Amino acid sequence: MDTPKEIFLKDYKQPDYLFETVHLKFTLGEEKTIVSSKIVVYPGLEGSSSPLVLDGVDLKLISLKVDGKEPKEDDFCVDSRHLTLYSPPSGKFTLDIVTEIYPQKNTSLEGLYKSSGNFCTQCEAEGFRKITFYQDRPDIMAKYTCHIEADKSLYPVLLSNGNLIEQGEMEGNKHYAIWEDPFVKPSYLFALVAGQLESRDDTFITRSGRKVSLRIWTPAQDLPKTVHAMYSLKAAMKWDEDVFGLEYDLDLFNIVAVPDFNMGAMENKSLNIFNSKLVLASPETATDADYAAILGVIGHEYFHNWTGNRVTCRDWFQLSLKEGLTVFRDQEFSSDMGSRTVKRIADVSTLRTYQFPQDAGPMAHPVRPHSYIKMDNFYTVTVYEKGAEVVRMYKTLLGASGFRKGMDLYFERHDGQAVTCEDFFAAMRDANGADMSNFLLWYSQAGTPRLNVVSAYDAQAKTFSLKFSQEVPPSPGQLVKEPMFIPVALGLLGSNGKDMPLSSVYHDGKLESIAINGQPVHTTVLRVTKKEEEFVFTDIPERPVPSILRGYSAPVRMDSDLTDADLYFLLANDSDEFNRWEAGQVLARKLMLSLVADFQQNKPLTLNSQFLHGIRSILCDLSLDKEFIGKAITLPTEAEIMDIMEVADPDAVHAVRTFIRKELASGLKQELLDTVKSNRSSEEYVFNHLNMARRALKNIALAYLGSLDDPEITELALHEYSTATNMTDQFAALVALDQKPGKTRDDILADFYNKWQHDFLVVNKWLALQAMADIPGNVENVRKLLDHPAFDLRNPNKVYALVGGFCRSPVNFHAKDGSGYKFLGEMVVQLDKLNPQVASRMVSSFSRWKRYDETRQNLAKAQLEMILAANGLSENVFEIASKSLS
Ligand code: 0A1
Ligand code: ZN
Repeated sequence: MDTPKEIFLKDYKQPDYLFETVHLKFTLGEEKTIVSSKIVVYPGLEGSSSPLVLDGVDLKLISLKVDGKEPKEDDFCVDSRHLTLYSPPSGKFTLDIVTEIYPQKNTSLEGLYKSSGNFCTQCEAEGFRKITFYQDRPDIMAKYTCHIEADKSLYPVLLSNGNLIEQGEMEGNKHYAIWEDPFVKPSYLFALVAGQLESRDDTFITRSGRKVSLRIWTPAQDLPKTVHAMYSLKAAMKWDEDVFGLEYDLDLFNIVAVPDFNMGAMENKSLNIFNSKLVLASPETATDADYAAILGVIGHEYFHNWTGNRVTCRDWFQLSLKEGLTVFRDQEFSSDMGSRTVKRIADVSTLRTYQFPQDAGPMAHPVRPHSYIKMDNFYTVTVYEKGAEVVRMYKTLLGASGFRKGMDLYFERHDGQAVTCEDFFAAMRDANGADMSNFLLWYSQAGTPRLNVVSAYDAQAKTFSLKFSQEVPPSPGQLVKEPMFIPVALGLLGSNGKDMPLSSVYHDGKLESIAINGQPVHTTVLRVTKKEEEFVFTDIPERPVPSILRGYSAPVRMDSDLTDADLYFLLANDSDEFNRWEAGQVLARKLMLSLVADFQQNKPLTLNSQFLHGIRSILCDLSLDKEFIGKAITLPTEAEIMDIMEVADPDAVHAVRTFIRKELASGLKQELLDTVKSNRSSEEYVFNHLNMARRALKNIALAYLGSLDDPEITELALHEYSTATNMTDQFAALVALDQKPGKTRDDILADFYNKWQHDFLVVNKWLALQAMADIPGNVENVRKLLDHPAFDLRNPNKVYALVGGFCRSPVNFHAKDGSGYKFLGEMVVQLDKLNPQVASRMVSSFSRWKRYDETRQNLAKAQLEMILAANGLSENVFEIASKSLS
């Protein structure tokens, strides 16, 4: 490997040359594909006499012409990454480039490749350079046409971006299609699909009355499973019009589902390409979680049409400009389609389980990274999920209508441009005349801020004070940090459990009004911007219980002086449902940490009865939303607890979580059984909030019961399994039975495979379930599954299910004998040869190795060193492995 080059945001330069139009022609063949491109080039703003450098990887140059003439040999050069024209003509000129590529051999699934016999592309972030020589960077925006020629029987369907302007027959059983995209776009949004596909067709009438044809393409046998995807697409189109006033801008919108795809999906202009698992669903084969994910991701990709495509990123450091914003939009969409509180809870759990650990480890980076070696490594939970939190904070600070004004101004200013996070900030600020002083630090400082809150009530003065102090922990390359702008949504509960009316607060030596239109409020948003800051509420008749950070108004770790009694009070009374859940989680985290300490000191574990009563009262509260109950009785994840420990102890955390689950299950057995029985349903599967919530609660209750060694429960779970009429219920029963090793488990797993072996998406669930099992020594079973006919190292979904699933089992991945680490080390080296992006995602499981005890540290470190020493290592894996070790 050449020494990998680190690329820095501070080195960004505007391009010297711009592209006006690009005409591409693909001759798709069985051995090779010929790509001809004609590009109209013109000088950039500055004008230039510098060389024109085009990116190109794994390409064979067949011919090159500049303004129709072949350049002399010493006028250009080609190396393994670039084609350089030393002195291009001044003014406008054309380039004609012909290259040869080999999609059949492309296992990286980047550029043009084959999936199940069909051609498809993936160009984000830098895959277009594997198709032809180009300035492969998002600030090069051009108009494209795409001419495709291929065998008619093998590839009856030929698709690209924009409108189909011509198609016809050719000699030798071939045919062609010409597509034209009327919008300028960066190369990463280019797409081509050719193959044997059929479509589900529908139409959407936009609010201005235009008719848009919608087509979802899959192999014929999968078409019946696209009903939900089509429903989701139409719902997303309507939602974007209603909430943001954004209409679709072409007459055709295509979605193609492919089984081999590195990520979830891709927002190519008018030709979204999806991992099949995020398109295909039927009640029999997909769970409620799958249905919800499809809704969210179809929405996400569709929303990119405005946030990403019409307005794109100037450079890849700005990725969160489109991703943070589009995740925020898909979160809001899913909230509006289901339960807002439950969606918020799920998103915050994801943030805590995956993003907080990243932000505290060697791969910590700001929402807008300062540097990268391989951009593919920065499609992270920080850029996506923390980025979405940053967008949410604008809305919290500016209100829904202020946020909408900011969005309108953003599109008014930047439609058709490639812009930066500052441009988004400026639109929000200017549309609202807002003072948002140090808000931009959210883009540049990594690390999760710690916010500490101390409260005091003065009965005489009738004032209630909250003192905030904040600290942002150091992260790689950033040792000293400045205080952040933290919006803290807050309410104060009186002893009657109701929100107190709030009208004014002392802050910075002034009495500030917080009333709105002269009316007191029940929730106010405090703007915490300094290292230490006090807010004093006046006219507070009794000591309140503060409900702080309502709706999780900022992505921080909060510590407060709330007592357990305060937390139980909030759990029972808070008008902010998110904070009701949060109070329960804080109690559970405290409990788990104290039991972990007991476990480590070999003390017997006991569960305090107040916690059990708290859970019982939530479980039996008929007034609550069932999906909310499910969330509220679910303990924090093991990853979340390990993340808040000094030294992460996977065995102790697993033992404690298992212990509490079992205690709750035996203490609440009757209530849980009643919950299962009263929430069964015989009606047909419908994906709506009420039905989903009922299934969720029933299945969480069943999972609790499954932790008991109790033949009655085994009978119950077997009954649920055999009578289930949909995958949600069937799989939940399988999960309940999966907890206890033995013949019943083996039989039921075999039965499930026999039933579903023809359906690769269901088989992946079966692989993942076994991979994640906490049965001691499970690594051997996982190794065996590598040879199972259902497994294939070339298919990312299967790797994520089996290898990724295994890394999520704390006890087996972190096994003290190092067997889990050794397995992952071997897999990474093998995978890297086929698909560096997938290998790099897998190697990330090692990155927090310093959080564990010394024995584990040494074992994990040895694997990282072994990986780094491997021959021909990709830049992707190199970046993660080397940063993890540093
Ligand atoms: N932009 C897509 C996801 C995506 C990102 C990177 C990829 O390759 C490195 C592929 C797809 C989205 O946000 O949906
Ligand atoms: Zn996206």
